[in-house]
Amino acid sequence: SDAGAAYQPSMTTLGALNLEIPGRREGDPVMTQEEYNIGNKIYFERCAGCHGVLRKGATGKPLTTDITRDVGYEYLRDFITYGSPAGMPNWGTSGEMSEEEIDIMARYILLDPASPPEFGMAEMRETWKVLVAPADRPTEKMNDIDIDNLFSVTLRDSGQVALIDGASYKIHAVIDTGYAVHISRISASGRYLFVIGRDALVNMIDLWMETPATVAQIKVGSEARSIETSKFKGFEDMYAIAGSYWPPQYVIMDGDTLEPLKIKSTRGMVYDDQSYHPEPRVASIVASHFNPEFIVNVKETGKILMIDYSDIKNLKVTEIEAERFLHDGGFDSSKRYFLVAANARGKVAVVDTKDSTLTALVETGGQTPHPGRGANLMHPTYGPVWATSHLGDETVALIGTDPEGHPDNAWKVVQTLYAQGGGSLFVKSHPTSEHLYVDAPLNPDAEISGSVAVFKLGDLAQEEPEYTVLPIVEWAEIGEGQPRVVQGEFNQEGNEIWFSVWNAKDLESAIVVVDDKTLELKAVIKDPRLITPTGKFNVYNTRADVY
Ligand code: DHE
Repeated sequence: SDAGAAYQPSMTTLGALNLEIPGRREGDPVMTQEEYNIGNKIYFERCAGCHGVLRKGATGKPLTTDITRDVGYEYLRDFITYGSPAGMPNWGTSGEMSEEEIDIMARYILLDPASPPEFGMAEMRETWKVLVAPADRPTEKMNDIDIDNLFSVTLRDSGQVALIDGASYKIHAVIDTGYAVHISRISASGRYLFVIGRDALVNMIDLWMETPATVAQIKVGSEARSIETSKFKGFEDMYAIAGSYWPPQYVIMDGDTLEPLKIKSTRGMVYDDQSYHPEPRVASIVASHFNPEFIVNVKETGKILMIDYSDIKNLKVTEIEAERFLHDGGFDSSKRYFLVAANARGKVAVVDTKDSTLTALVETGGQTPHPGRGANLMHPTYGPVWATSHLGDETVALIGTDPEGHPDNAWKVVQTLYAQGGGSLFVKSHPTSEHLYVDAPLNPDAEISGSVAVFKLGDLAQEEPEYTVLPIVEWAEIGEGQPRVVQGEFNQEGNEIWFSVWNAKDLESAIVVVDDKTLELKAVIKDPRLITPTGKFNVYNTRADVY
């Protein structure tokens, strides 16, 4: 689908590195260093997300020189210009690349790929800063913020997070973070907030300070998406872990200071055909509630790694064969099972975090499942289920998650709902809510991307339940642009759900608060500092995995 193609990972910072042209072989096209720099920048911004930094292929075909030299310059030039129905965008005819740029790209991929630098312990330590040492931090909470009902809101294009009060909607602080900042996670105690940017910069923010601020910082690579902290009893707040896209690795850090302790590469064999993959990116990471383990999802090799952090000197990793390409996921309502999308295969992999084994691979029936953390519902017919929407179509799959109480339904799609359309990224509910909310920010139709579909749980007993549409963008009363509605997040109590109205960087955006009981507009949060709000992370719901 178009929405799917637009949502491929884009490399954002590698293009800024001036890499040298690898050795030129006979017959290679001639490129100046300047042209090569342009090629690098375009490649890492537009192409690497699908074809890989090393061009070994992932969602896109491999572009190693044995292949590109075989098909030759003209074929490559035309392919880049016109695209293909299989998903390659038409960079030329869409006007996104000039003829000159396409000429450079066709020559660029005839040369061997440049390998961006590795990022090991020495590089990490060089970027590591403790701004306020643990001994100099407050010994008790110094503010009157209701931390458990605080929202950390991603301000994507300003590279910041806004900390917004869940009751008064007041912005307590706006804090500088990494480039194109991506997600926030909370330490088990609720004191520390961890934020990661796409440039792999991690900020650790102390919510006990009078005005919450960054107390430690580190860069863990050149490209990253995920961060998590240890949650198992006895290990609360002890460790943090960050996963990166480049280099393909994860690092375990000290939970008080972000001191890097252990780096592990994820390079290795693909789970099924056992061919070597040089660039298996780290996607979602969650912390087990049943064992001292991090659950690390490796995209290209299709492996789920259970990292035992009880002894990181003698690190034990259980490697679970799952499916590719692992992306995002969340726990079921018992928090024992973790469900993660294998988006290239239309499946959801289920891991039992108690036994560290694969429980099931569930075909969702839709195109490209994208759950976010998913949504847990009490279904009137099937008992506890977990929901995911899809990027490629309007379906929402409900998967049974109760092997003891409802064994016949466990790990099966028990019902398919039809929401507004494709381009959905996130579904949301809450244990106290009677509703399931489905966004569709990447739908090409502005009315659909500007609103949210809501299903009533009571209606799910019907075969094809209807939904209500909430016109979130209309409610936000924004004059200019075509904002999209993205990612619902509940407050701690579970009686309000917040949606981001995500507009262009130079236009007004907003957060719309909806009353979960009445489905009526409760508040619109607007502030000149709310630039491109996207993800929202309620402290309590995030640290306790309530969704
Ligand atoms: Fe995300 C979660 C990767 C684009 C908003 N995103 C995730 C996770 C991964 C990921 C691996 C799971 C993290 C975890 O749980 O540990 N995201 C990627 C990409 O590779 C991709 C497709 C493209 C890119 O170039 O980065 C991408 N993501 C986006 C966006 O464009 C979104 C919509 C807006 C934004 O802020 O950038 C976006 N991603 C989010 C959000 C979550 C997320 C809000 C967390 C959802 C949650 O409820 O936990």
